[in-house]
Amino acid sequence: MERTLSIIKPDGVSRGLVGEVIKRFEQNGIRIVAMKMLQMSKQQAQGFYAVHRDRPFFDSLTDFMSSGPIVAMVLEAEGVIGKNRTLMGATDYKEAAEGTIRRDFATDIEKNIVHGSDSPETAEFEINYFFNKFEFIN
Ligand code: IDP
Ligand code: MG
Repeated sequence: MERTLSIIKPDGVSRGLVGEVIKRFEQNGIRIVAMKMLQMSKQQAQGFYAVHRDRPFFDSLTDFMSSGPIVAMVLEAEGVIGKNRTLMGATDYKEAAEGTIRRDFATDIEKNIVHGSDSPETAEFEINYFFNKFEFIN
């Protein structure tokens, strides 16, 4: 069984899309094994997105990600890293496939509702960034 980190970003929470996103996971055979709501500091957002520190959008992205509450979840299913990326759609909502979360709800390449780990290595780093071993449902 594979695990991945999902985040409902500040735009998703403030626009009332938490239930909508979770419904899509539940309807696609994905189990939530840990979940919390929190607001990241700027520094926590910089640490989370450290791989992007040299990108031109890094400062704006970390401002946005620390601007309000997020919902962080650990998802579990077979092949869930890829499955979640498929449900999310492409980074740029204009290029995202029909019926994906980003195509249906995103308004901006940055404010694109959800985050999802993109590989087993990043999933491990990102899950451990938010959750400790006592916070999982068996
Ligand atoms: P991903 O979220 O689809 O994995 P990444 O390339 O890892 O996309 O970028 C991380 C986040 O940075 C994106 O979800 C988006 O919020 C933001 N982002 C990516 N590319 C751009 C850009 O060209 N301009 C502004 N923000 C961007
Ligand atoms: Mg990414």
